[in-house]
Amino acid sequence: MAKAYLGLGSNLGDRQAHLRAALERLKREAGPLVALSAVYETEPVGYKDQPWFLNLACCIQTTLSPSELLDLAKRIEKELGRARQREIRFGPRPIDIDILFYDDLILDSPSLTIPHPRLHERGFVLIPLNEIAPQLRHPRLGLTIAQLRESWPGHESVQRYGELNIQ
Ligand code: PH2
Ligand code: MG
Ligand code: MG
Repeated sequence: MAKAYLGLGSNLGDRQAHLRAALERLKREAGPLVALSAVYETEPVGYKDQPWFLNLACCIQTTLSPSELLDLAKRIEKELGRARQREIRFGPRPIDIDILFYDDLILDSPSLTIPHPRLHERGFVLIPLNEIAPQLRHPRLGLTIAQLRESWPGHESVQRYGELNIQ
């Protein structure tokens, strides 16, 4: 059993329904949800001209390998209406499921980098993640999520939005 930390985001359509549907599918097909953050409304990062996102972080306990989990994440994204071929990099999407950590694994493969290469610079990841795993240590950087959250410059807005009642 591994603990996988995931970051979810949506900025098209019924954002909250997309997050909820993705979590339900992850629970069913990857394994139990062991932690779930609140939902945050966040200013877009990387590509400004798009709607604001809802973001959350969660932890699942899974027997899937990292590449199986990636395949599942992509399949769920597709089922929820995501069409990667038509997308702008960092642009709008009904759902995005990113693998942030997989235990303390460090992985660099052409299709998957773990920990997620940009998580430490993103408030929309660090703030929800800090709620559920402040003491988790980034295996490449050697710093905890609480420390990374503390040194996040905070240029973009990340506001608590509400909670999803699933567990
Ligand atoms: N995802 C991106 C690019 N920019 N900005 C916010 N606020 N939230 C996201 O989830 C997000 C983003 C690429 O996946
Ligand atoms: Mg992403
Ligand atoms: Mg992604």
